[in-house]
Amino acid sequence: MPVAASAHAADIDFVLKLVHGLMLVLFVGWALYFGWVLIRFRRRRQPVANPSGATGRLALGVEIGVVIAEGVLLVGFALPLWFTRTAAPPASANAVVIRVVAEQFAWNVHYPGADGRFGETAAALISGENPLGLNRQSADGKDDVVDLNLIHVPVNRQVVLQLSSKDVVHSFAVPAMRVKQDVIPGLYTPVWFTPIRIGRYDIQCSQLCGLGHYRMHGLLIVESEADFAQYLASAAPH
Ligand SMILES: [Cu+2]
Repeated sequence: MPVAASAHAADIDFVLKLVHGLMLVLFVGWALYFGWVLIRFRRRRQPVANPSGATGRLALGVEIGVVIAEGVLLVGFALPLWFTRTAAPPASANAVVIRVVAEQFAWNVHYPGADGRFGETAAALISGENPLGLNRQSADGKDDVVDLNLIHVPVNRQVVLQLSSKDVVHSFAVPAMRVKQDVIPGLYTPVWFTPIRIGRYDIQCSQLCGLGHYRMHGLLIVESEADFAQYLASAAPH
């Protein structure tokens, strides 16, 4: 497993371990049964097939046990976690909101700047120097911070990323944060997590999005609140 660097990572890992534990039990059980069947029903001992199959209580009991275990995993663990993770993003006033706009083959990062509001963007303004089409003349756009393939976030604060794409469907994945979310042109899709460990973590595109997909790579930089503020100040337009 990659390092567990977000607040909800332990919950995801716990369910993954339960699922893999059950799969291990099933794998070993089926392998032992398969070996036993090969010997018990060898041609010398049983030349004619028995079409009625297993009728014993043990076979039925094991089948029911597996169904119950899978039901408990699904209803007791997997679904609650799924609903928690896919509910509306918690509207914390303290959350850091950043837009991430994917393109073939890079991640454009857009911070709202000191005023906390994103400047307007327009497709007509998109150019080599302005990949987001940000309107620097607009009232909210003057102080916005734009970066490429590097996302700075403060540790121990909720991060809400609004994901969008300029061209095709990409997928924003940070294994250390246990987040993965498809990125759709024309939509802002939120993904959220609370980083709990300072460090640099891989951002991957996990949808095959074109010839350069393999190099669509970025870094999530989790740093102290002071370092984050310093980054925003140094990257702000002067
Ligand atoms: Cu991509």
